[in-house]
Amino acid sequence: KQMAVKAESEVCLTPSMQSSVLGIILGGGAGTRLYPLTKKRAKPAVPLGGNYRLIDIPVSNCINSNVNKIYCLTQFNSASLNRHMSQAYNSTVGGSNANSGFVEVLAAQQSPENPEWFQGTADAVRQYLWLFSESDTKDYLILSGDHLYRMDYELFVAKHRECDADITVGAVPMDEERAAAFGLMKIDDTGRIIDFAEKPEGDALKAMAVDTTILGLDAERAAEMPFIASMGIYVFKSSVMISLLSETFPTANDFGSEVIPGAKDMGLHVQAYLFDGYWEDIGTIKAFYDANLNLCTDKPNFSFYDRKATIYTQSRFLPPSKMLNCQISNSVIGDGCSIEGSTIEGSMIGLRSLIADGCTIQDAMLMGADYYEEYDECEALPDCLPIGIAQGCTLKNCIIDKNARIGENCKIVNVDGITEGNFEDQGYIIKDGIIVVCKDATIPAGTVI
Ligand code: ADQ
Ligand code: ADP
Repeated sequence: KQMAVKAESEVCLTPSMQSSVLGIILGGGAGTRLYPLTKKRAKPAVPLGGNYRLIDIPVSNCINSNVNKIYCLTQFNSASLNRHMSQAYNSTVGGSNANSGFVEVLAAQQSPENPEWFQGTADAVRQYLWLFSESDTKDYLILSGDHLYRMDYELFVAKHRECDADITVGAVPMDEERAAAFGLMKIDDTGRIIDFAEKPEGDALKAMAVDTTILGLDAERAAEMPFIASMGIYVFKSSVMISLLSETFPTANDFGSEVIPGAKDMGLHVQAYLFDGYWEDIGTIKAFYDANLNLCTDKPNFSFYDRKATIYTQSRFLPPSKMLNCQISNSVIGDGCSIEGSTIEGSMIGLRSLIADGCTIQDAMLMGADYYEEYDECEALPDCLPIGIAQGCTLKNCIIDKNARIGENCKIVNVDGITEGNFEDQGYIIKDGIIVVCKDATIPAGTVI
């Protein structure tokens, strides 16, 4: 059984995390913000950091925090997500003793009682409440599937139990520019939430500004970060979750806009837990692209090289990457790549990437491929374009999704400086000025974008 070494901050909880906490990961709703990366897969299966997928972050945080009973709620089931989850985790958390764990995907399903798909985060949890209550755990740890951070949830749960809170909300200091995208809170000097507003705007936003020196920030940082934002992750007493979702707010769709403020207003003890570390919501194309390229810098915000808290993923038994006559700087190269005579700078190159001679790749995220193609598979295609990047291409400020076929001498650089555009019929979309070539797309030789 693989278990990571715990950090020095180890806490001993009674009852233990393994027997008393159920991890529930909100794996994605309609998937519009990360579109087209979510066109052919569930959001948790979106590739990240060369070898990983989004879901590896919360699941690894759970394993490293001794949470080993984990469900991932998703709006639709994808083959790549199920394959990934079963290959990556069942041998890690499984076992035959009483505390043995599991990682399971639960997809929204239509039934006579529920003709609709999940309507929102709270509704998604409500639809599987019958299953969660069977686990008979004391607390539910609600997590998001699109955050990049490393957190010891054992400290989060310890705070929740120490305060005897009904709900504890993960919180971070936030600057004014980004504040409107989050749930914002005001707290008293014990950290109890006294006011909560979901994504307020204008005067309502201004009204949520607080003196964040109460969080221990120095005067300068407090001036830069005058808001306390919800990370959208929560610890609920399981009995409180069950009564809120089935009795008090039986029609509430969301935690952020309905359940959390509603619980506070009815006088429940809703506590804030300050998280002091790097945390980013990477649920938009821009944030996702920036976070991936940041991993390629000399001082990245997030490290995959922390031996105390491993980020797990699928073992694929891929060969090491081979680079022939290349110039590569500030880049990450995933497993099983083969790159010839190319210049790569500031880029994330995903697993099984094949890059032919004479390419220039700058500030790009390539997701690689799901498989190595057999020669005759490609021969059978009308234009016979193999998976990968053919000779002489220039790629800049773009994301190339898996299994894309990019022909010779293509220039994917956003020549016209387009900020938003849907060219899906030609195999790509532009969002925030970033070109995203869709999964399995073919971009013919000589294309200039
Ligand atoms: P948002 O991230 O905007 O705000 P939401 O869109 O509800 O909130 O998504 C939260 C998470 O749940 C995301 O990972 C999303 O993919 C997933 N999700 C959404 N609908 C789902 C569904 N039907 N089924 C399964 N998963 C679903 C929230 C809080 C804010 C907080 C931010 C922090 O509401 O208060 O500040 O998170 O990022
Ligand atoms: P990874 O995380 O390694 O990308 P996936 O599970 O998404 O894993 O996909 C890799 C799988 O794709 C391999 O297990 C392989 O069996 C499968 N595969 C092989 N050949 C093809 C093909 N022609 N088309 C689609 N998938 C294929």
